[in-house]
Amino acid sequence: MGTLEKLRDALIEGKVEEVKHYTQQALDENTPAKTILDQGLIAGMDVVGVRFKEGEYFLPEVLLCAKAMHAGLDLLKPLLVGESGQSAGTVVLGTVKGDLHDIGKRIVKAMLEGAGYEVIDIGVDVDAEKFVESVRKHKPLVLGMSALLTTTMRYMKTVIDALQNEGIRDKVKIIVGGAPVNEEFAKSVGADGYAPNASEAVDLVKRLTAA
Ligand code: B12
Repeated sequence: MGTLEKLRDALIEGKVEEVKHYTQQALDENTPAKTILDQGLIAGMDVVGVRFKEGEYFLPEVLLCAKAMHAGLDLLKPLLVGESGQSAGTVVLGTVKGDLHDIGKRIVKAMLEGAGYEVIDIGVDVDAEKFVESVRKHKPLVLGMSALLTTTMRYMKTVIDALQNEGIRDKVKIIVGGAPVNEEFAKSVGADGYAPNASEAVDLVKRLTAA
């Protein structure tokens, strides 16, 4: 079994130390960080998602896997983050109110930083007021919202309406993402764009911020 498969399996088992070990081993074998992320960590999390859905895993197992995922991601982050000098601009990212999922958002953050953007992560369970406040404060080129629950994704519309009411909707490009979100939904809430994964999120931000 190759290192990436061992990494994936360790993640599925929620073995934090093993995930760190195999992530480092893959790096030592000169595997690109992006490949380790996609074929090791995310591949493992996909299986965790299926097991959770099918009732084979419960919250404690998923939390442990999430912890292992973060441990691996921490080792990869410095490599995903490039050494670009000047900032390409500011992006604010947050997970909407009622939603605590942040693994995907952290990956989007790491990849955007890798592309030279300054990313301000305003956390999880973020209400409309806080989104409005951070747009005022940081004046980002792009605001990204993440949601992993069908019950919380609607809140993206609440945030966009709040920005509209405050008269600052047009000051920022808004992008949305997370497993239940799609292009059609993004349009329906009045967002400027949607991306299904972190690499495409980078392309999307580049496209939206191109002068
Ligand atoms: C890990 C996990 C958890 C962890 C979260 C830990 C953490 N720190 O994030 C914990 C255990 C806390 C958790 C809790 C719950 N969860 Co949960 N969870 C998951 C799981 C297994 C994986 C999510 C994940 O991290 N995926 C890996 C990342 C890399 O993928 P991603 O998040 O989709 O992100 C990528 C893209 O979507 C995109 N992206 C993400 N954000 C953004 C933002 C922008 C702007 C852009 C452009 C792109 C983008 O780029 C990312 C990278 O490529 C999913 C299953 C699944 N298949 O998604 C369930 C899942 C999301 N959870 C679910 C549920 C039901 C819950 C709970 C309600 C369970 C409960 N009974 O309490 C709670 C809710 C807690 C809350 N209030 O939020 C359901 C949701 C069902 C639904 N239709 O709404 C899912 C789908 C599982 C299932 N099939 O039943 N969960």
